[in-house]
Amino acid sequence: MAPWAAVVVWLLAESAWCASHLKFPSGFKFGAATSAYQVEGAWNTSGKTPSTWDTLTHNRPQLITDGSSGDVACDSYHQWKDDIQIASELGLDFYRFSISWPRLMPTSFPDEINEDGRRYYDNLINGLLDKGIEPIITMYHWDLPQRLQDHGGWSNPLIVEWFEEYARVLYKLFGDRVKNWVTINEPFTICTIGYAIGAFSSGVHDPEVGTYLCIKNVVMAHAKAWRLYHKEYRKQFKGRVGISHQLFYLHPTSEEDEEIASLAHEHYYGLYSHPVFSKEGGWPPGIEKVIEKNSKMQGFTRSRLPAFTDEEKELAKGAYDFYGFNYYTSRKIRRRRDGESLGQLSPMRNIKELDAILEVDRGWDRAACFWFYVYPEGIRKLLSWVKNQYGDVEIVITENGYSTKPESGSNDYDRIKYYRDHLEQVLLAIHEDKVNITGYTAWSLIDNFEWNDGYTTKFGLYEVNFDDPNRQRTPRASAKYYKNVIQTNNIEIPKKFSTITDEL
Ligand code: PNW
Repeated sequence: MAPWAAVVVWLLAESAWCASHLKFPSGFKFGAATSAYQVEGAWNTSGKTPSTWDTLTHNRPQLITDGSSGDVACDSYHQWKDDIQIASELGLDFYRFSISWPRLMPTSFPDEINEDGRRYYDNLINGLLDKGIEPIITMYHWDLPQRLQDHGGWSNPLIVEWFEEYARVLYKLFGDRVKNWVTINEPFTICTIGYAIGAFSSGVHDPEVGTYLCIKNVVMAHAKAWRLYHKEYRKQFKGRVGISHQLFYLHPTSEEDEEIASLAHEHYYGLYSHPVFSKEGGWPPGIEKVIEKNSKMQGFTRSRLPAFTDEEKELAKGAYDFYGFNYYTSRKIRRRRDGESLGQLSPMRNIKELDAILEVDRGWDRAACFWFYVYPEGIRKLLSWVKNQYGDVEIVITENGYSTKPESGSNDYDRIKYYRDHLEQVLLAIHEDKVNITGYTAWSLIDNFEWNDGYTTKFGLYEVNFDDPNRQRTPRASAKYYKNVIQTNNIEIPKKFSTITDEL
Protein backbone atom coordinates (compact mmCIF):
# COMPACT_ATOMS: atom_id res chain seq x y z
CA MET A 1 0.00 0.00 0.00
CA ALA A 2 1.26 3.49 -0.83
CA PRO A 3 2.16 5.50 2.25
CA TRP A 4 -0.58 8.09 1.56
CA ALA A 5 -3.17 5.27 1.38
CA ALA A 6 -2.03 3.95 4.73
CA VAL A 7 -2.55 7.42 6.16
CA VAL A 8 -6.09 7.57 4.74
CA VAL A 9 -6.91 4.15 6.20
CA TRP A 10 -5.50 5.21 9.54
CA LEU A 11 -7.49 8.46 9.50
CA LEU A 12 -10.71 6.61 8.68
CA ALA A 13 -10.13 4.09 11.44
CA GLU A 14 -9.30 6.89 13.83
CA SER A 15 -12.49 8.81 13.07
CA ALA A 16 -14.60 5.69 13.64
CA TRP A 17 -13.56 5.26 17.25
CA CYS A 18 -12.25 8.63 18.27
CA ALA A 19 -14.99 11.07 19.09
CA SER A 20 -12.86 14.08 19.93
CA HIS A 21 -14.36 16.03 17.03
CA LEU A 22 -17.93 15.26 18.12
CA LYS A 23 -20.12 17.67 20.07
CA PHE A 24 -23.19 17.32 22.21
CA PRO A 25 -26.25 18.53 20.31
CA SER A 26 -27.73 21.91 21.15
CA GLY A 27 -30.20 21.64 24.02
CA PHE A 28 -28.22 18.76 25.60
CA LYS A 29 -28.16 19.26 29.37
CA PHE A 30 -25.49 18.53 31.97
CA GLY A 31 -26.14 17.95 35.65
CA ALA A 32 -24.91 16.27 38.81
CA ALA A 33 -26.73 14.19 41.40
CA THR A 34 -26.95 13.21 45.05
CA SER A 35 -29.56 11.45 47.19
CA ALA A 36 -31.22 12.36 50.48
CA TYR A 37 -29.83 9.68 52.79
CA GLN A 38 -26.34 10.01 51.34
CA VAL A 39 -26.03 13.77 51.93
CA GLU A 40 -28.70 15.26 54.20
CA GLY A 41 -27.81 14.02 57.69
CA ALA A 42 -30.16 15.45 60.38
CA TRP A 43 -31.48 11.92 60.68
CA ASN A 44 -33.66 12.47 63.73
CA THR A 45 -34.12 16.22 63.92
CA SER A 46 -36.87 18.55 62.76
CA GLY A 47 -39.60 15.94 62.85
CA LYS A 48 -38.00 13.28 60.65
CA THR A 49 -38.80 9.65 61.50
CA PRO A 50 -36.44 6.72 60.78
CA SER A 51 -35.92 5.20 57.38
CA THR A 52 -34.73 1.68 56.60
CA TRP A 53 -31.19 3.05 56.25
CA ASP A 54 -31.29 4.57 59.74
CA THR A 55 -32.36 1.19 61.07
CA LEU A 56 -29.83 -0.80 59.07
CA THR A 57 -26.82 1.41 59.91
CA HIS A 58 -27.77 1.68 63.62
CA ASN A 59 -28.72 -1.94 64.25
CA ARG A 60 -26.24 -3.71 61.98
CA PRO A 61 -23.17 -1.42 61.66
CA GLN A 62 -21.09 -4.49 60.78
CA LEU A 63 -22.71 -4.34 57.33
CA ILE A 64 -21.04 -0.98 56.65
CA THR A 65 -17.28 -1.15 55.95
CA ASP A 66 -16.36 1.57 58.48
CA GLY A 67 -19.40 1.02 60.73
CA SER A 68 -20.61 4.51 59.84
CA SER A 69 -24.03 5.93 58.97
CA GLY A 70 -25.68 8.88 57.25
CA ASP A 71 -26.63 10.44 60.61
CA VAL A 72 -24.75 13.61 59.70
CA ALA A 73 -23.31 12.76 56.26
CA CYS A 74 -22.58 16.03 54.37
CA ASP A 75 -25.06 17.84 56.60
CA SER A 76 -26.78 19.13 53.49
CA TYR A 77 -29.90 19.63 55.61
CA HIS A 78 -28.04 22.65 57.02
CA GLN A 79 -25.42 23.27 54.31
CA TRP A 80 -27.82 23.35 51.34
CA LYS A 81 -26.67 26.82 50.33
CA ASP A 82 -23.17 25.42 49.73
CA ASP A 83 -24.61 22.69 47.50
CA ILE A 84 -26.42 25.29 45.40
CA GLN A 85 -23.27 27.40 45.25
CA ILE A 86 -21.25 24.44 43.99
CA ALA A 87 -23.85 23.49 41.40
CA SER A 88 -23.76 27.06 40.18
CA GLU A 89 -19.94 27.22 40.16
CA LEU A 90 -19.90 24.13 37.94
CA GLY A 91 -22.35 25.72 35.52
CA LEU A 92 -24.82 22.84 35.82
CA ASP A 93 -28.07 22.93 33.86
CA PHE A 94 -29.74 20.77 36.50
CA TYR A 95 -29.21 19.26 39.93
CA ARG A 96 -30.78 15.87 40.64
CA PHE A 97 -31.50 15.18 44.31
CA SER A 98 -33.99 13.04 46.18
CA ILE A 99 -36.66 13.62 48.79
CA SER A 100 -36.58 11.77 52.08
CA TRP A 101 -40.08 10.31 52.39
CA PRO A 102 -39.93 10.05 56.23
CA ARG A 103 -38.67 13.64 56.50
CA LEU A 104 -41.58 15.06 54.53
CA MET A 105 -44.23 12.60 55.74
CA PRO A 106 -43.21 11.41 59.22
CA THR A 107 -46.15 9.00 59.49
CA SER A 108 -45.42 7.71 55.93
CA PHE A 109 -48.96 8.77 55.00
CA PRO A 110 -50.46 12.09 53.92
CA ASP A 111 -52.17 12.73 57.24
CA GLU A 112 -49.17 14.77 58.39
CA ILE A 113 -46.77 16.99 56.44
CA ASN A 114 -43.62 17.98 58.32
CA GLU A 115 -43.30 21.72 57.82
CA ASP A 116 -39.54 21.74 58.52
CA GLY A 117 -39.01 19.13 55.85
CA ARG A 118 -41.20 20.99 53.42
CA ARG A 119 -39.31 24.23 54.07
CA TYR A 120 -35.97 22.49 53.46
CA TYR A 121 -37.02 21.21 50.03
CA ASP A 122 -38.70 24.53 49.17
CA ASN A 123 -35.47 26.37 49.99
CA LEU A 124 -33.41 23.99 47.91
CA ILE A 125 -35.75 24.15 44.91
CA ASN A 126 -36.13 27.93 45.05
CA GLY A 127 -32.40 28.48 45.61
CA LEU A 128 -31.55 26.39 42.55
CA LEU A 129 -34.11 28.15 40.39
CA ASP A 130 -32.74 31.53 41.51
CA LYS A 131 -29.38 30.47 40.06
CA GLY A 132 -30.96 29.22 36.85
CA ILE A 133 -30.44 25.54 37.76
CA GLU A 134 -33.28 23.15 37.14
CA PRO A 135 -34.20 20.87 40.06
CA ILE A 136 -34.79 17.23 39.09
CA ILE A 137 -36.37 15.29 41.91
CA THR A 138 -36.01 11.59 42.60
CA MET A 139 -38.99 10.60 44.72
CA TYR A 140 -37.44 7.44 46.09
CA HIS A 141 -33.71 6.79 46.47
CA TRP A 142 -33.83 3.84 48.90
CA ASP A 143 -34.64 5.47 52.27
CA LEU A 144 -38.05 3.87 52.81
CA PRO A 145 -39.93 4.93 55.96
CA GLN A 146 -39.19 2.18 58.49
CA ARG A 147 -42.89 2.02 59.32
CA LEU A 148 -43.63 0.85 55.78
CA GLN A 149 -40.80 -1.68 55.92
CA ASP A 150 -42.40 -3.06 59.08
CA HIS A 151 -45.43 -3.77 56.90
CA GLY A 152 -43.37 -5.56 54.27
CA GLY A 153 -41.98 -2.62 52.30
CA TRP A 154 -41.49 -3.35 48.62
CA SER A 155 -42.76 -6.91 48.91
CA ASN A 156 -46.25 -5.79 50.01
CA PRO A 157 -48.45 -4.92 47.01
CA LEU A 158 -50.08 -2.15 49.09
CA ILE A 159 -46.90 -0.15 48.58
CA VAL A 160 -48.27 0.70 45.15
CA GLU A 161 -50.96 2.82 46.80
CA TRP A 162 -48.67 4.14 49.53
CA PHE A 163 -46.27 5.35 46.86
CA GLU A 164 -49.05 6.90 44.79
CA GLU A 165 -50.19 8.92 47.82
CA TYR A 166 -46.62 10.04 48.46
CA ALA A 167 -46.26 11.08 44.80
CA ARG A 168 -49.48 13.09 45.04
CA VAL A 169 -48.09 15.06 47.97
CA LEU A 170 -44.88 15.79 46.03
CA TYR A 171 -46.73 16.95 42.91
CA LYS A 172 -48.99 19.18 45.01
CA LEU A 173 -46.20 20.75 47.05
CA PHE A 174 -43.46 21.12 44.43
CA GLY A 175 -45.04 20.49 41.02
CA ASP A 176 -45.40 24.19 40.25
CA ARG A 177 -41.57 24.45 40.14
CA VAL A 178 -40.30 20.92 39.46
CA LYS A 179 -40.77 19.82 35.85
CA ASN A 180 -38.77 16.59 35.73
CA TRP A 181 -39.43 13.75 38.15
CA VAL A 182 -37.74 10.39 38.61
CA THR A 183 -40.09 8.09 40.50
CA ILE A 184 -37.69 5.37 41.68
CA ASN A 185 -33.92 5.13 41.57
CA GLU A 186 -32.45 1.83 40.39
CA PRO A 187 -35.13 -0.79 40.98
CA PHE A 188 -32.45 -3.37 40.05
CA THR A 189 -30.39 -2.33 43.06
CA ILE A 190 -33.46 -2.30 45.31
CA CYS A 191 -34.88 -5.68 44.25
CA THR A 192 -32.22 -7.82 42.57
CA ILE A 193 -29.19 -6.72 44.56
CA GLY A 194 -31.14 -5.80 47.71
CA TYR A 195 -33.01 -9.08 48.22
CA ALA A 196 -29.97 -11.11 47.15
CA ILE A 197 -27.48 -9.66 49.60
CA GLY A 198 -29.95 -8.89 52.39
CA ALA A 199 -27.58 -6.22 53.65
CA PHE A 200 -29.21 -3.41 51.81
CA SER A 201 -32.11 -1.12 52.63
CA SER A 202 -34.85 -3.64 53.48
CA GLY A 203 -32.32 -5.94 55.15
CA VAL A 204 -34.38 -8.86 53.84
CA HIS A 205 -32.59 -11.79 52.20
CA ASP A 206 -34.86 -13.68 49.78
CA PRO A 207 -33.55 -13.74 46.21
CA GLU A 208 -35.89 -16.48 45.00
CA VAL A 209 -39.22 -14.94 45.95
CA GLY A 210 -38.62 -11.50 47.48
CA THR A 211 -36.82 -10.16 44.41
CA TYR A 212 -39.77 -10.87 42.11
CA LEU A 213 -42.43 -9.55 44.49
CA CYS A 214 -40.35 -6.39 44.75
CA ILE A 215 -39.97 -6.08 40.97
CA LYS A 216 -43.68 -6.26 40.29
CA ASN A 217 -44.51 -3.77 43.03
CA VAL A 218 -41.83 -1.32 41.92
CA VAL A 219 -43.12 -1.42 38.35
CA MET A 220 -46.71 -0.85 39.47
CA ALA A 221 -45.79 1.90 41.95
CA HIS A 222 -43.94 3.76 39.21
CA ALA A 223 -46.84 3.28 36.80
CA LYS A 224 -49.43 4.58 39.28
CA ALA A 225 -47.32 7.65 40.06
CA TRP A 226 -46.91 8.35 36.32
CA ARG A 227 -50.62 7.92 35.61
CA LEU A 228 -51.55 10.17 38.52
CA TYR A 229 -49.40 12.97 37.13
CA HIS A 230 -50.79 12.62 33.68
CA LYS A 231 -54.38 12.51 34.84
CA GLU A 232 -54.33 15.26 37.41
CA TYR A 233 -51.24 17.45 37.09
CA ARG A 234 -49.77 17.45 33.60
CA LYS A 235 -52.16 20.02 32.12
CA GLN A 236 -51.40 22.50 34.84
CA PHE A 237 -47.69 21.85 35.44
CA LYS A 238 -46.52 20.60 32.03
CA GLY A 239 -43.80 18.39 33.49
CA ARG A 240 -42.48 14.88 32.86
CA VAL A 241 -42.10 11.71 34.87
CA GLY A 242 -39.55 8.94 34.29
CA ILE A 243 -37.74 6.20 36.22
CA SER A 244 -33.97 5.59 36.58
CA HIS A 245 -32.56 2.16 35.84
CA GLN A 246 -29.08 0.93 36.67
CA LEU A 247 -27.58 -1.26 33.96
CA PHE A 248 -24.21 -2.95 33.66
CA TYR A 249 -23.36 -4.47 30.34
CA LEU A 250 -23.14 -8.28 30.24
CA HIS A 251 -20.57 -9.03 27.61
CA PRO A 252 -20.81 -12.56 26.13
CA THR A 253 -17.54 -14.39 26.85
CA SER A 254 -17.72 -16.26 23.50
CA GLU A 255 -20.14 -16.57 20.58
CA GLU A 256 -21.79 -19.49 22.34
CA ASP A 257 -22.68 -17.23 25.23
CA GLU A 258 -24.63 -14.70 23.17
CA GLU A 259 -27.96 -16.32 23.91
CA ILE A 260 -27.35 -16.45 27.66
CA ALA A 261 -26.17 -12.82 27.56
CA SER A 262 -29.36 -11.74 25.90
CA LEU A 263 -31.49 -13.66 28.44
CA ALA A 264 -29.42 -12.16 31.24
CA HIS A 265 -30.15 -8.63 30.00
CA GLU A 266 -33.84 -9.56 30.02
CA HIS A 267 -33.49 -10.85 33.57
CA TYR A 268 -31.51 -7.94 34.98
CA TYR A 269 -33.05 -5.03 33.08
CA GLY A 270 -35.94 -6.31 30.93
CA LEU A 271 -38.01 -7.43 33.94
CA TYR A 272 -37.98 -3.80 35.08
CA SER A 273 -38.25 -2.04 31.73
CA HIS A 274 -40.30 -4.28 29.44
CA PRO A 275 -43.63 -3.85 31.29
CA VAL A 276 -43.33 -0.05 30.94
CA PHE A 277 -41.28 0.67 27.82
CA SER A 278 -42.07 -2.15 25.35
CA LYS A 279 -44.95 -1.96 22.84
CA GLU A 280 -46.52 -5.20 24.07
CA GLY A 281 -46.04 -4.67 27.82
CA GLY A 282 -45.86 -7.42 30.45
CA TRP A 283 -42.80 -9.48 31.36
CA PRO A 284 -40.14 -10.16 28.71
CA PRO A 285 -41.29 -13.53 27.32
CA GLY A 286 -37.92 -15.37 27.32
CA ILE A 287 -37.07 -14.88 30.98
CA GLU A 288 -40.72 -15.25 32.03
CA LYS A 289 -40.59 -18.82 30.62
CA VAL A 290 -37.28 -19.59 32.35
CA ILE A 291 -38.54 -18.50 35.79
CA GLU A 292 -41.79 -20.42 35.32
CA LYS A 293 -39.93 -23.57 34.30
CA ASN A 294 -37.46 -23.31 37.20
CA SER A 295 -40.30 -22.69 39.66
CA LYS A 296 -42.23 -25.77 38.47
CA MET A 297 -39.10 -27.91 38.68
CA GLN A 298 -38.56 -26.77 42.25
CA GLY A 299 -42.11 -27.83 43.17
CA PHE A 300 -43.80 -24.42 43.22
CA THR A 301 -47.35 -24.59 41.86
CA ARG A 302 -47.00 -21.27 40.10
CA SER A 303 -44.15 -19.10 38.88
CA ARG A 304 -42.17 -17.23 41.51
CA LEU A 305 -42.55 -14.25 39.18
CA PRO A 306 -46.02 -12.91 40.00
CA ALA A 307 -48.32 -12.50 36.99
CA PHE A 308 -49.82 -9.19 35.85
CA THR A 309 -53.59 -8.93 35.50
CA ASP A 310 -54.66 -7.51 32.12
CA GLU A 311 -55.54 -4.29 33.89
CA GLU A 312 -52.12 -4.02 35.55
CA LYS A 313 -50.41 -4.73 32.26
CA GLU A 314 -52.28 -1.89 30.55
CA LEU A 315 -51.60 0.45 33.44
CA ALA A 316 -47.83 -0.09 33.29
CA LYS A 317 -47.48 -0.09 29.50
CA GLY A 318 -46.39 3.29 28.18
CA ALA A 319 -46.15 4.88 31.64
CA TYR A 320 -43.08 7.00 30.89
CA ASP A 321 -41.87 10.29 29.49
CA PHE A 322 -38.17 9.37 29.48
CA TYR A 323 -35.83 6.49 30.34
CA GLY A 324 -33.43 7.39 33.18
CA PHE A 325 -30.19 5.48 32.65
CA ASN A 326 -27.47 4.92 35.28
CA TYR A 327 -24.19 3.27 34.31
CA TYR A 328 -21.01 2.44 36.20
CA THR A 329 -19.58 -0.98 35.37
CA SER A 330 -19.85 -4.18 33.28
CA ARG A 331 -19.27 -7.94 33.48
CA LYS A 332 -18.51 -10.80 31.11
CA ILE A 333 -21.03 -13.61 31.14
CA ARG A 334 -20.85 -17.31 30.26
CA ARG A 335 -22.70 -20.53 30.92
CA ARG A 336 -21.55 -22.52 33.94
CA ARG A 337 -19.36 -25.38 32.74
CA ASP A 338 -20.09 -28.99 33.71
CA GLY A 339 -18.63 -29.79 37.09
CA GLU A 340 -17.99 -26.11 37.87
CA SER A 341 -19.70 -24.52 40.86
CA LEU A 342 -21.53 -21.19 40.61
CA GLY A 343 -19.54 -20.06 43.63
CA GLN A 344 -20.87 -17.81 46.34
CA LEU A 345 -24.24 -16.53 45.15
CA SER A 346 -24.16 -12.84 44.32
CA PRO A 347 -25.84 -10.83 41.54
CA MET A 348 -22.44 -9.42 40.57
CA ARG A 349 -20.85 -12.90 40.28
CA ASN A 350 -23.52 -15.22 38.93
CA ILE A 351 -27.16 -15.50 37.89
CA LYS A 352 -28.57 -18.60 39.54
CA GLU A 353 -31.82 -18.49 37.59
CA LEU A 354 -29.79 -18.83 34.36
CA ASP A 355 -26.96 -21.00 35.69
CA ALA A 356 -24.56 -18.34 34.45
CA ILE A 357 -21.25 -16.97 35.70
CA LEU A 358 -20.26 -13.30 35.67
CA GLU A 359 -16.59 -12.34 35.51
CA VAL A 360 -14.42 -9.34 34.87
CA ASP A 361 -11.91 -8.92 32.09
CA ARG A 362 -8.31 -8.81 33.24
CA GLY A 363 -7.79 -5.72 31.15
CA TRP A 364 -10.41 -3.67 32.99
CA ASP A 365 -9.08 -1.19 35.53
CA ARG A 366 -10.63 -1.24 38.95
CA ALA A 367 -12.18 1.74 40.77
CA ALA A 368 -12.23 1.96 44.58
CA CYS A 369 -15.49 -0.03 45.12
CA PHE A 370 -15.18 -3.84 45.16
CA TRP A 371 -17.79 -4.19 42.38
CA PHE A 372 -16.46 -1.49 40.12
CA TYR A 373 -14.40 -2.35 37.00
CA VAL A 374 -14.04 0.15 34.20
CA TYR A 375 -15.39 -0.65 30.71
CA PRO A 376 -16.37 2.55 28.85
CA GLU A 377 -17.70 0.71 25.77
CA GLY A 378 -20.35 -0.82 28.05
CA ILE A 379 -22.27 2.43 28.31
CA ARG A 380 -22.56 2.74 24.53
CA LYS A 381 -23.62 -0.91 24.14
CA LEU A 382 -26.32 -0.52 26.75
CA LEU A 383 -27.62 2.73 25.29
CA SER A 384 -28.04 0.81 22.02
CA TRP A 385 -29.62 -2.08 23.90
CA VAL A 386 -32.31 0.28 25.25
CA LYS A 387 -32.91 1.66 21.76
CA ASN A 388 -33.08 -1.80 20.20
CA GLN A 389 -35.50 -3.04 22.83
CA TYR A 390 -37.78 -0.06 23.23
CA GLY A 391 -37.40 2.07 20.12
CA ASP A 392 -36.58 5.72 20.02
CA VAL A 393 -37.37 6.47 23.67
CA GLU A 394 -35.73 9.61 25.07
CA ILE A 395 -32.87 8.64 27.38
CA VAL A 396 -31.54 10.86 30.14
CA ILE A 397 -28.31 9.56 31.67
CA THR A 398 -29.22 10.14 35.32
CA GLU A 399 -25.95 8.80 36.83
CA ASN A 400 -22.40 8.00 35.77
CA GLY A 401 -19.27 8.42 37.85
CA TYR A 402 -16.16 6.91 39.40
CA SER A 403 -14.96 6.06 42.89
CA THR A 404 -11.59 6.80 44.42
CA LYS A 405 -10.01 6.01 47.79
CA PRO A 406 -9.96 8.81 50.36
CA GLU A 407 -6.14 9.01 50.14
CA SER A 408 -6.23 10.11 46.54
CA GLY A 409 -7.52 13.51 47.62
CA SER A 410 -8.37 16.09 45.03
CA ASN A 411 -5.87 15.18 42.30
CA ASP A 412 -8.25 12.72 40.72
CA TYR A 413 -6.89 12.18 37.24
CA ASP A 414 -8.44 8.67 37.15
CA ARG A 415 -11.88 10.18 37.59
CA ILE A 416 -11.24 12.73 34.83
CA LYS A 417 -10.21 9.91 32.51
CA TYR A 418 -13.32 7.90 33.45
CA TYR A 419 -15.57 10.85 32.64
CA ARG A 420 -13.76 11.61 29.39
CA ASP A 421 -13.87 8.02 28.15
CA HIS A 422 -17.54 7.57 29.04
CA LEU A 423 -18.58 10.92 27.56
CA GLU A 424 -16.82 9.83 24.38
CA GLN A 425 -18.93 6.67 24.24
CA VAL A 426 -22.07 8.74 24.86
CA LEU A 427 -21.11 10.97 21.92
CA LEU A 428 -20.62 7.90 19.73
CA ALA A 429 -24.03 6.57 20.83
CA ILE A 430 -25.61 9.90 19.86
CA HIS A 431 -23.84 10.39 16.54
CA GLU A 432 -23.09 6.88 15.27
CA ASP A 433 -25.90 4.83 16.80
CA LYS A 434 -28.48 7.64 16.71
CA VAL A 435 -29.62 7.02 20.26
CA ASN A 436 -31.90 9.79 21.53
CA ILE A 437 -29.95 11.00 24.59
CA THR A 438 -30.81 14.44 25.96
CA GLY A 439 -28.89 14.77 29.22
CA TYR A 440 -25.94 13.53 31.28
CA THR A 441 -25.60 13.49 35.07
CA ALA A 442 -22.35 13.12 37.00
CA TRP A 443 -22.54 11.05 40.19
CA SER A 444 -21.83 12.74 42.45
CA LEU A 445 -21.80 16.47 43.13
CA ILE A 446 -20.07 15.87 46.48
CA ASP A 447 -18.50 12.98 48.42
CA ASN A 448 -21.18 11.31 50.50
CA PHE A 449 -22.25 8.21 52.44
CA GLU A 450 -21.59 5.42 49.91
CA TRP A 451 -24.04 2.84 51.31
CA ASN A 452 -22.25 -0.36 52.44
CA ASP A 453 -18.88 1.31 51.75
CA GLY A 454 -19.68 4.07 54.25
CA TYR A 455 -17.11 6.84 53.78
CA THR A 456 -14.35 4.54 52.51
CA THR A 457 -14.96 5.28 48.82
CA LYS A 458 -15.52 8.70 47.27
CA PHE A 459 -17.57 9.68 44.23
CA GLY A 460 -17.58 13.49 44.55
CA LEU A 461 -16.55 16.12 42.03
CA TYR A 462 -16.11 18.03 45.29
CA GLU A 463 -14.26 16.57 48.23
CA VAL A 464 -16.06 16.87 51.57
CA ASN A 465 -14.12 17.23 54.80
CA PHE A 466 -16.03 14.91 57.14
CA ASP A 467 -13.93 16.01 60.13
CA ASP A 468 -15.06 19.58 59.75
CA PRO A 469 -18.35 20.40 61.54
CA ASN A 470 -19.28 22.55 58.51
CA ARG A 471 -18.41 19.72 56.13
CA GLN A 472 -16.41 22.01 53.88
CA ARG A 473 -16.60 21.18 50.16
CA THR A 474 -13.49 21.63 47.97
CA PRO A 475 -13.37 21.16 44.18
CA ARG A 476 -11.34 18.25 42.84
CA ALA A 477 -9.51 18.44 39.52
CA SER A 478 -12.48 16.55 38.04
CA ALA A 479 -14.81 19.41 39.01
CA LYS A 480 -12.69 21.72 36.90
CA TYR A 481 -12.67 19.23 34.04
CA TYR A 482 -16.46 18.80 34.14
CA LYS A 483 -16.99 22.56 34.28
CA ASN A 484 -14.79 22.86 31.21
CA VAL A 485 -16.80 20.20 29.35
CA ILE A 486 -20.02 22.08 30.09
CA GLN A 487 -18.55 25.44 29.08
CA THR A 488 -16.78 24.36 25.90
CA ASN A 489 -18.79 21.33 24.72
CA ASN A 490 -15.44 19.57 24.35
CA ILE A 491 -14.62 16.36 26.22
CA GLU A 492 -10.87 16.40 25.67
CA ILE A 493 -8.74 16.82 28.78
CA PRO A 494 -7.06 20.23 28.76
CA LYS A 495 -3.25 19.93 28.95
CA LYS A 496 -3.16 21.45 32.41
CA PHE A 497 -5.28 18.57 33.75
CA SER A 498 -3.34 15.78 32.08
CA THR A 499 -0.52 15.71 34.57
CA ILE A 500 -0.91 16.03 38.28
CA THR A 501 0.48 19.39 39.27
CA ASP A 502 0.05 21.79 42.15
CA GLU A 503 -1.95 23.99 39.87
CA LEU A 504 -4.95 21.70 40.30
C1 PNW B 1 -25.82 3.87 42.48
N1 PNW B 1 -23.41 -2.00 41.08
O1 PNW B 1 -25.73 2.61 43.09
C2 PNW B 1 -26.74 4.73 43.33
O2 PNW B 1 -27.81 5.28 42.62
C3 PNW B 1 -26.03 5.76 44.14
O3 PNW B 1 -26.80 6.08 45.27
C4 PNW B 1 -24.65 5.30 44.49
O4 PNW B 1 -23.99 6.13 45.39
C5 PNW B 1 -23.87 5.16 43.21
O5 PNW B 1 -24.56 4.37 42.26
C6 PNW B 1 -22.47 4.59 43.38
O6 PNW B 1 -22.54 3.33 43.96
C7 PNW B 1 -25.11 1.52 42.54
O7 PNW B 1 -23.23 -2.95 41.88
C8 PNW B 1 -25.01 0.42 43.34
O8 PNW B 1 -23.08 -2.12 39.88
C9 PNW B 1 -24.46 -0.77 42.86
C10 PNW B 1 -23.97 -0.81 41.56
C11 PNW B 1 -24.05 0.31 40.76
C12 PNW B 1 -24.63 1.48 41.26
